[in-house]
Parts: sequence; structure tokens; C-alpha cells
Amino acid sequence: MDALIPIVEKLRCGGRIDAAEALALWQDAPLWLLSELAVAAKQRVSGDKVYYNRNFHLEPTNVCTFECKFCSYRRRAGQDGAWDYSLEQVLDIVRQRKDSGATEIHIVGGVHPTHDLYYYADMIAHIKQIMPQAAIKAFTAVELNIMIDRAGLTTAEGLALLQRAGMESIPGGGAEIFDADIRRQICPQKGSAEQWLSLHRTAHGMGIDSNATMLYGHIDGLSHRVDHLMRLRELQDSTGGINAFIPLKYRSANNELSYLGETTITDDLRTLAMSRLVLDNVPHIKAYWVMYGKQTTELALAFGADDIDGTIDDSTKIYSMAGAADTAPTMSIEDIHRICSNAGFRAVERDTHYNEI
Ligand code: V47
Ligand code: SF4
Repeated sequence: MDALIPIVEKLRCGGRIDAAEALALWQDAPLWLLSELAVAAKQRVSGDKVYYNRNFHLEPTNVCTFECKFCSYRRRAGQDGAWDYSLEQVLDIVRQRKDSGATEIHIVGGVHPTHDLYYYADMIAHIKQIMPQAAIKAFTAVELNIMIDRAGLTTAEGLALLQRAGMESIPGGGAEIFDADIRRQICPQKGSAEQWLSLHRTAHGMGIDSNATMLYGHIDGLSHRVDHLMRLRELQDSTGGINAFIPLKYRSANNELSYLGETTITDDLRTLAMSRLVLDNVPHIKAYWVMYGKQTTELALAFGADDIDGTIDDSTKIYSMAGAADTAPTMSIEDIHRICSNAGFRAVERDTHYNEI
């Protein structure tokens, strides 16, 4: 514990810790200390506020040509449990939610064998016609890299096409864990860390902001998590385009890594706090309530999170298929306010870019 004193002092003065210091803190600091440091860091950025938005997810298809070992969601075309909505079916979902008050539509799916960049640009343009007031936050860097590559365009050209159609922001998925060896074992077909980082870097340069994630609690170790956070901090130092970081807890139902089971809630809380402490340049740390469940989300607010995501309105299947408690995830505005105030904070509605509403 004595060895941690200079690190703790540095953090209390708002200083930046390096990888070795982060690892030492992660391994040895008591839970109460991580909570205290992370809440102090959160309060410097967002005071007593905890952000949420009104949103829904669109998952046009779970048909995917990749075989990530942690994924419970993907199916082959025609396989039991596969869905592959037509454009009209996707637009019907949007029409049904047109007057829901949602300010954001989060779109992700599988790496589809045939749907291409032009198909998705057209989809976004049609969605914008139905809900011009909603921001489109669409496609993981992995999906984007594949569709842009297949179209034979540069990243900037492909992103510009989607931006013109109405895409404003990029969600944080596909980052998994940046370490090449772990990545090879859990998601061999996904591009490299450099490809993920490079797409986000290009997007930021074009005024498209983004989120970042880290999938943890499978075969990763703490040093892999520190390395992941350091690479994101470096990107953020140079672009400033990351709005929020979301640590994603590996959920173990119905996938090839099920035998690993799941990590503990204390590991989740330590990971949130360390994310806040290492990512001193990322303004928001999101406790994604769909993944943790509502009770743990309340606890997460005592570990540096200042965002809990949105109302969702039972529109995502990624986590319920992987064993999350809510099989039909939906959160009322009253629930959001209750969770935040129970944790000692004030719920504030935001838009996709964290402007307060
Ligand atoms: O990249 C897939 C993860 C991600 C499992 O940007 C799993 O606001 C845990 O990125 N256990 C997609 N995680 C979801 C995502 C996301 C979610 C919420 C908010 C935002 C945002 C982004 O889901 C994938 C992968 O890392 N994932 N399977 C699983 N079994
Ligand atoms: Fe496909 Fe995404 Fe699942 Fe990987 S995580 S198998 S890319 S749907």
C-alpha cells in the first residue's frame, strides 16, 4: 500500500499516471480508494451530473460472416435465430418509434455477406427522412472498415458518403481488447487495433465524434486492459474526438467462451474506476445499464461513471442473448432519475454529442 502513496498523491492533484502506475493501482488499491479517486475525477469533469439520453437501437441483421468467440448474437444466413430485415422492415421499426422522443438511433449489426456501403448509406438517408431530429450513431469501426474496403474507397471517402447520408457519430464497438495475441484468440477475423484506431482517428478529423469500448473479463489480464486504455488515451490526446468510454463486461451465456464464466462485480467496479483514472482526457465514462443490470448500474455511479446510456426501449438483443438479466431491456425516465438520485447524483438528459437538453 505504501508504494501507492505517490500515485495517489499524483491523482489527487489531477496528475497523469503512466502504465506501470496504473497497473500497480489496479492490482493493489483497496476498492474504497479507487471509488474515492474515481468519483473525485468524475466530479472535476461533470460535478453532480449523470447523463442519459432517449435512444433506441436498430439491429438490422445478426447475420455475420465472422465468428467472434464471445458472441452469442451472430447467426449464419438461414440459421435458426437469424434475422435479416429488409429496408422496408427497418423503416417500419423507425416509423413505429417516430414520436417516441428519441434523440438518437444507435445502429449496429453483423458483418453481413452482401449488404454494402451504398445499401447502408441509403438506409441512413431514409431513416433521416422519417426522424430528421434524431442523430444517427452508426456501425462499429469493424463493420465500417469492411464495408468501405469492399467498396474500394479510402476510409475518408467512405465515411464522407455516410456522413452525407446523415451519420453523425460512431459507436464504440469492435475495439474488444487491443492486444494482438488476445485479439487473435477471441476474434481472429476482426481487423487489428491499428485499424480500429485509425478509423476513429480519420472520423474525428472529419468532425464525426465517437465512443470507445473495451471488452474485458474473458481471457484478458490487467496488463492488457492497461495497454488498451493507454492506446485510447494516446488517440484522444491527438484528436479529442472520443465522447465516452464504455467498459463492456463479457457476458457468458450461449457462446464459445461460456466455459470461462463471468468476472465479479468488484472487478467491474475496479475496471470502471481505473478507466476514469487512466482516461483523464475522455470526458465521459459510461456504465451501460443494459449490460450490468439496473442495480449494479447504481453502484457503478460510485466508481467514476457519469453516464448510464439511454431509455433503449427494448430494442437491443446483443446482451439479452449473452445472458444479461433484462430480456426486454427498457428504462423509464423515472427509473433513470431514481437510479441517479439513489447514488447521490442528478440525472441530466443529453444529446449524442453531450449537449444538455
Ligand atoms: O463490440 C458482443 C460486445 C459490442 C458480447 O457506443 C459483448 O454508446 C459482452 O459497442 N458479452 C457492441 N459484450 C456493443 C457496443 C456498445 C454498446 C453500448 C453502447 C455503445 C456506445 C456501444 O458488444 C461488441 C462486443 O464488444 N459484445 N458480445 C458478450 N457476450
Ligand atoms: Fe459478428 Fe459482431 Fe458477433 Fe463478431 S461480435 S461475430 S463481428 S456480430
